[in-house]
Amino acid sequence: MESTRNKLIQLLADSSEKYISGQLLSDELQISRSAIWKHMKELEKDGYQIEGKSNKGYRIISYPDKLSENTIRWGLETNWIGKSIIHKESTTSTQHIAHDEARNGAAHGTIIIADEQTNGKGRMNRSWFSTKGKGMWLSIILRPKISPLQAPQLTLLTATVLADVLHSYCNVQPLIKWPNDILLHDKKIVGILTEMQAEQDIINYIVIGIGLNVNQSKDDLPEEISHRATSLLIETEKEHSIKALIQEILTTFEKSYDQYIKNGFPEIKQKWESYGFKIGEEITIKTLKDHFRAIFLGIEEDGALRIKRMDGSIEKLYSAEIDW
Ligand code: BT5
Repeated sequence: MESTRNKLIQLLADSSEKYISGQLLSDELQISRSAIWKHMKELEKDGYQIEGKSNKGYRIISYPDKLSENTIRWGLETNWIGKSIIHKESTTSTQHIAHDEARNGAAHGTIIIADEQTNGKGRMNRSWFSTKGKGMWLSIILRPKISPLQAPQLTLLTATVLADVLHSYCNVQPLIKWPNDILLHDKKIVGILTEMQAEQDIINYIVIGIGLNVNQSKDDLPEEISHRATSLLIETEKEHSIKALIQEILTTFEKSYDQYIKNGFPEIKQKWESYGFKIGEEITIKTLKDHFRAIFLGIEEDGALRIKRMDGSIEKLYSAEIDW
């Protein structure tokens, strides 16, 4: 039943604005025309708006806003990203699914999206709170032909994509906090987690996980993060369509990634610095073995953090956290 329903939605989605005849649907799905009609009524109950004309057939006029493989695919105009979509209502972490799928050969550009994560992951075993239906919990599988040493550049690229979408689509002023947080009014709204499976000089695959807080109210944010986390609802005082945001993010990601593969990192570096948080200011740097104040100068040509120590010496750091 469910798979007939999915095939039906796919056929309707493929014919886009055009009508598709009841006869054609019944031939393709090998069910009677009255069974097709019953399916249409069920789809309407799910929030699909369907037009049926006796001499023309059926077409979908609008999709429900809830997430599914079909609703994300509908209207997504990309060349390679999101051609394969896995949607889960609930999962431990979209990163877990992404690793399993990638190990089993999932294509470059496959995305995994969940309404809820029960064990969302941050970096270094930290957790990521993923309230059901209130945010975008997304993983993207990539198979880039770049050196594993360049992989951190993809985290920086992803941050610029999110900053661009938040800025142009949601009309807010994001800043990127090195290396992977996006802040609005000094509070975190996006976290990015890049994980890689590589051998010597070759990347097998990369999974980029993106958590974006969308429709959480202040009460939805757990107490331990409520003073330093925010959402689009809190910042803009209105709800946003998670589906539309996913589509916007995937489209922008694809463009930016293709340009990066063609032109290298300089354009990303420039954009990253235009959103960079505390560039030119004194910050606290925390590395595994050290903790000191320094001036944040920007990022290097390869994406590393460029800082000036208080004694005037300039340093390049590949892994550090910053604070203010
Ligand atoms: C990150 O780690 O910021 C990476 C988060 C990546 C989440 C995505 S969601 C889709 C995919 N599937 C996953 O399981 N993960 C990825 P990090 O820089 O280590 O920051 C983690 C810290 O952010 C936590 O220790 C909290 O302090 C804070 N935090 C947790 N949940 C948050 C939220 N929803 N909003 C803002 N801050 C949060």
